[in-house]
Amino acid sequence: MEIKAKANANIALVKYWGKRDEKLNLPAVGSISVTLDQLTTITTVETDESLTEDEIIINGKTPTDKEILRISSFLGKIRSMAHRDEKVRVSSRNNFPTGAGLASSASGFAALALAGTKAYGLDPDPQELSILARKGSGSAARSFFGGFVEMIRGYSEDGIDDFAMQIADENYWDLKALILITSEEKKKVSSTTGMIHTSFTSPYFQAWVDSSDEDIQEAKFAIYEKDFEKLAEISELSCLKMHALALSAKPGLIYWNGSTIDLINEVRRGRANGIPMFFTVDAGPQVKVFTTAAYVEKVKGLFEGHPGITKILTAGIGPDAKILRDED
Ligand code: 2P0
Repeated sequence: MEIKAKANANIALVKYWGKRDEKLNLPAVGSISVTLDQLTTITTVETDESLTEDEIIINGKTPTDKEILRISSFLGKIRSMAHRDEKVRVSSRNNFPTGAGLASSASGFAALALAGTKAYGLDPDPQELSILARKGSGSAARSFFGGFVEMIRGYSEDGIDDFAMQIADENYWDLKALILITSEEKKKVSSTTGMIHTSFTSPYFQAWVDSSDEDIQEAKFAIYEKDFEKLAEISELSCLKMHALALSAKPGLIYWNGSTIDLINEVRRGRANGIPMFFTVDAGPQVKVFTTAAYVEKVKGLFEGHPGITKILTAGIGPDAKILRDED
């Protein structure tokens, strides 16, 4: 049976960085994200008894051996849940450019978990799907849900309490994200490698873990109150703290370039001048700017033509991941 699923990318406002268990991929800290519309992965999964290996195509190409291994091992988890052993044909396509600083692993593993479980005849609930996707990629656990999402840092040994849940849906607060692309070069240190390296070598890692619950609570409160200024403060704090942590690893990890810093300064200048806007930066040099729907054109105007920006993507808040039927 062929099943098609669609999941959206997400951006964390309170960041995930570090694992409490590498093998089970359990995050060391909780996180809060917003799901983005416009930026999607569509994945088709078809079981086929005649296949001896999984056939995987991403964006029209065969991925690297390392990627195939990661995806096949994830499919193996679905097979063992379903007590089935036939292999699958997987075809996945992102509608956003790689190098956009948007982890395609988030929407990718969320779409694969949804289509894959259905293709093997399973019907897991959203919490089970989130736990499954987390095993593929931590941020993927968040991409099942639309709107504002919390990833919970669990305490159990097996990760049964490490899953994401929705705080508010996509219609709750009309925020917009501008993704300012400063470089399309592939990053030298992946998030997975970078966060493991940081947790082993930064003297500040425990302080990061210890202070994360407070950041989560503040961000949730800001979302409940629709307090933009508060959300701006806590999001910038979490972002800068994550990068300070990465910088304090041995050797330090620098994900930014000169334009990243220029743009961060511009965002702070704009906010000081009364424009509702704040920045966040992930494990790369792109700057993501959040603003309200009323200000999105004005904010875009501030950055259009900026010499440090090669491209600007705009997104609103996106919906839950879903199975696509013929009529979609
Ligand atoms: C986040 N990032 O919260 C943080 C901020 C990047 C910087 O989640 O190892 O690709 O697959 O669980 O999900 C990217 O990390 O890492 C990420 P794995 P993932 O969005």
